[in-house]
Amino acid sequence: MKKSKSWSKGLLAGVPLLFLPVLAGAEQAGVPDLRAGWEELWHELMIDIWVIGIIFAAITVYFLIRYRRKHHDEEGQGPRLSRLASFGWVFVPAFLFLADDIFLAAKNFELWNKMREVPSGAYEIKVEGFMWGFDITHPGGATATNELRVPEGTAVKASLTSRDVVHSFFLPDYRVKWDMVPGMNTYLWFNSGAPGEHVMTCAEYCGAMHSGMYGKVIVMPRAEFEKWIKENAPEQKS
Ligand SMILES: [Cu+2]
Repeated sequence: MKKSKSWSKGLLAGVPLLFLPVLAGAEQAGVPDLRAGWEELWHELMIDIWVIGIIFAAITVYFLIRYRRKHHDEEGQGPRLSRLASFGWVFVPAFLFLADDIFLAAKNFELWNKMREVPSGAYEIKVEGFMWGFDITHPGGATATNELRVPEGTAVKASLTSRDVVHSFFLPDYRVKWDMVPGMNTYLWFNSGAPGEHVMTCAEYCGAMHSGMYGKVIVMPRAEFEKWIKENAPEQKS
């Protein structure tokens, strides 16, 4: 409901001059950039896996050598632990290692919430997946296929849908990916950052030409972007 409202608003802004307030609204200071957060989390997860992996591997190797069978007919005689000691040996290490996982999971949820919360005033673009490409519609009606042009340093909300099968809208450099489902409206947002180009691709096998379903995010300096929007507004084209 909310979405169709904002889209009708976007369509009403067809007159090129009206783009300026739209863009001004999209330019916000302090739009969070979540890329660093995801990278940090990934880094910590890798450290976690390596440290725990090395500790467990070292203990295993030590036990293999220390308690190996020395004679052919040797039978093992492990120490008998009290019930308390048995519980201790199971739960204390489990909690120690789980504590770290819970900490990482909490950080993940914190970041996830930011990822799903679109900053107010984000520049909203409609992206429709199809076999095999992406159709893009800007507020005001400028369209493009496989080229997602956005102004620099702006929170961009991509409203996603599909007109045939399930696709997945993936912007690897921005660390965001979300499904495009026929008959459903989904979204993701990202901070466009500095001018440049980034890969835009489909991450869900969607048929024979799935591997050819890719395009570019083109981050443009603001003035250049506004010029492009004006030149590509439906009235200007006709
Ligand atoms: Cu696809």
